[in-house]
Amino acid sequence: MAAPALKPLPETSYQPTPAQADALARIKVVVGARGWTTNTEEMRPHLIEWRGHYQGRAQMVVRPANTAEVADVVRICAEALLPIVPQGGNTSMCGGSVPLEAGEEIVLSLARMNQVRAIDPANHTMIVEAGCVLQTIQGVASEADRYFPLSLAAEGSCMIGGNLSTNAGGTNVLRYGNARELVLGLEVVLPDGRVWDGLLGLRKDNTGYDLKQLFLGAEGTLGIITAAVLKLFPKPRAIHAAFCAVRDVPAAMELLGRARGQSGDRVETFELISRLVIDLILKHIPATHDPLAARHDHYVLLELATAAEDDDGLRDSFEAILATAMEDGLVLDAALAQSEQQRQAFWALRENGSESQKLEGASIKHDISVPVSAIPDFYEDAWNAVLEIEPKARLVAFGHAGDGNLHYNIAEPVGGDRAAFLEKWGAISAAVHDTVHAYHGSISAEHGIGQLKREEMTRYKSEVELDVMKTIKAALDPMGLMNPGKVI
Ligand code: FAD
Ligand code: 2HG
Ligand code: ZN
Repeated sequence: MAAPALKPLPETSYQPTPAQADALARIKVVVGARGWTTNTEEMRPHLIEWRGHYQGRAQMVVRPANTAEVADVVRICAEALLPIVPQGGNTSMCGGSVPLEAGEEIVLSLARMNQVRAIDPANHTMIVEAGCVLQTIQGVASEADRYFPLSLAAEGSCMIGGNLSTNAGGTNVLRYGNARELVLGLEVVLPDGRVWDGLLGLRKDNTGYDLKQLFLGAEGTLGIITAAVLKLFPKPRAIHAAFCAVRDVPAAMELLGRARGQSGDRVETFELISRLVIDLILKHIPATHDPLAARHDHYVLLELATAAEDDDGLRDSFEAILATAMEDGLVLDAALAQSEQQRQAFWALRENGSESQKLEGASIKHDISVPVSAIPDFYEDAWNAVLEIEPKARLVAFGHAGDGNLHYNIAEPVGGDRAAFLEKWGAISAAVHDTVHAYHGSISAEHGIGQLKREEMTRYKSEVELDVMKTIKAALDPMGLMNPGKVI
């Protein structure tokens, strides 16, 4: 994922303290010549996020090669009160992975820590370093005839340390859970530089608090994940995919319930896609095609999978599910993939949602979840609330409806005034988020809080929740040096 060009930032008066200047010199010695840079061009991809919304400055980008180096760097930073932004693939959707504008922090990139330390097929586990790219991990698991199910459109760039630190979701959560549920153990460098080695491959361990849960989803605010024990699964032998036009959103959700029940709960993926998403992808992404003859308002990309060698009747079951759903008017048309190539063509109409939206212009993103049963009502209510604020807004809704998560994004009106649209950001987001809250949902289902939703979160979390979060932060990172300005 190419980093956008840097924009000019307001002047900063930040000067390193003498202790920080000394720390920077010591860090250079610890990590060696390959492990640091202050070169503007080399630092650029680390300072700006992929949409260009958040950009900061840093005193240095540090790239340690192993856990001992990370620990030394963090210890030096703790002594000199030098704040740290941990960074993986820098694909964050909420400004969590880039430094602030002031320029006081160092960026600590895990990219050089990219070794698969071990794989244990019999235990269905592998031990990976934080800088392993997600797609590489999937590939290594597959070579060992195992399956690592975490999957998302950024998988060619995002790194497992970032995935675990954001508790990433993606397209297989319905069946396998979030990133959090795919971890058995962690190795973490704490804010004072101590190393917690919790790399256990156990499915049962009730010896006190489950410490790994603190760091999963903490967005780098409590420590630096350097390695993890991941859970593996039997490899699916057959994956059947259908691209279905559905009557409406309630019909889509009715299809989900039926597909789960009638397939023996073998739904691997259930992604809802609104027509505007397809239009934007066909417009902006080369070599994409609409698999269905007519236009429809909503689609579902549905996949059923089995690890059984003989398909176990799954294809027949899938055809029967679709036939009944068509008879009952839930599904208006459907294409069942006849080859892996066709399946990938369906996925191109889903995974390019973010990219095509970026190319189309401004959009106000809402990564929300509600109970699966509330999706149809939420979908309609939130849209009515948005239209009251911007009658010409365009709804670019897509996402992992099977687990209750939608990317309920609002694109700028065609030919409208972009600045005027963006001025309504706060009002539009409040309208969507208030509707989410009314349905007992979450304003960040999978992307995290970062900088984007730090203030917004305080509107919806209770005082008790915020207080407990602050207490944990203060206990582990009393000087506030880990990813300051993010989350809390
Ligand atoms: P970064 O962006 O580098 O960092 C993310 C956060 O984790 C930051 O707060 C950072 O400080 C912290 N961090 C990174 N590494 C460490 C570490 N080793 N220790 C401690 N803290 C660390 N997300 C989903 O959940 N589901 C999706 O379907 C999805 N699709 C996406 C599609 C596209 C096209 C893009 C661009 C992004 C998508 N995302 C999605 C968001 C993003 O890919 C995920 O949040 C991903 O998990 C981030 O990984 P990363 O390595 O890029 O982390
Ligand atoms: C996805 O599911 C990502 O493709 C990105 O989470 C969502 O761009 C978005 O809003
Ligand atoms: Zn998503």
